[in-house]
Amino acid sequence: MSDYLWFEGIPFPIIKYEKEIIEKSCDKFVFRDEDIVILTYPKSGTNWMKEIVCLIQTKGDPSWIQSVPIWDRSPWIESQRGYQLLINKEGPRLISSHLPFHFFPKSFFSSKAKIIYVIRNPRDVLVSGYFFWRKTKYVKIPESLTTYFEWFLKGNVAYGSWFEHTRAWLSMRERDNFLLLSYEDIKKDTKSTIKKICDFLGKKLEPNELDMVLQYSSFQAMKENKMSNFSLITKDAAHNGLDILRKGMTGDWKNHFTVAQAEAFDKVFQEKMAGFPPGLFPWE
Ligand code: PPS
Repeated sequence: MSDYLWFEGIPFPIIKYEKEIIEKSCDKFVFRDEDIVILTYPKSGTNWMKEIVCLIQTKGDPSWIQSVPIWDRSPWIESQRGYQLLINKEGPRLISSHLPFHFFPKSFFSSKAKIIYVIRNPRDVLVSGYFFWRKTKYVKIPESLTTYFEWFLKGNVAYGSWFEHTRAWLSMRERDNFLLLSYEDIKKDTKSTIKKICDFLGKKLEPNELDMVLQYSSFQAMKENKMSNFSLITKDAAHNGLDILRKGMTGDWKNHFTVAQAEAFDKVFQEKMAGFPPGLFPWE
């Protein structure tokens, strides 16, 4: 059974990650003012946001998203491949990261680079993660949802505790170069969210261009796009049937949690997220 790559108390996926690169990304990676970062806790809608931002950059033209794998369009700063691609790329970069706040490259904090931070109901994050990770060879595989539920509440899952990740990153939410979005709001009104992202990035799209962004970033379009649906993931990293675009809905946790689990989750959520205005978390 695969375990994790432990780095300073945080479990990282075992494939495609190295302690040295995580360390380097934290201490040595130099941000440029024009860089854009998509920052999330895993399973919060990272790939959806990548597709939207790529399409905004091409004004709705799908040729880029249909010809380059999603992980090369917006490489992971903390992975071996992503780090190399990013340091060798000239000009403005589109960067992805799941890094906890305290590991994030220090140079960001003295740059004008922008972060789009997407949060999602952690109950749905848990369910999405459970079904995704068990088809990969990156992490320790739980024998049941009950086991994974326990690990998740303790933070013994890839990238550590959702609660700590989210608490720390939300401390940035008043900054001008930080855009906070939720999976739930994007689902509810994707078009308005795309406009919000355009404003944040200083981009102007014509109505027909906006429609193309909407069309090509839809769940169905992404599921059919082999550059985005993870069908290109190699056999050393995943078992058959790895599906990044599983259901794409809000509230799926209600189909999986027992009443006791739902209550236990609420209790931990209230304890760990105390102090934040409830309106910040737009989910039931
Ligand atoms: S990862 O592995 O952490 O990068 O995964 P991430 O991309 O953050 O999250 C995967 C979930 O996002 C859903 N998704 C979408 N939902 C709606 N519309 C679109 N276009 C879309 N693209 C990805 C995906 O289905 C995963 O959620 P679940 O609940 O598992 O379906």
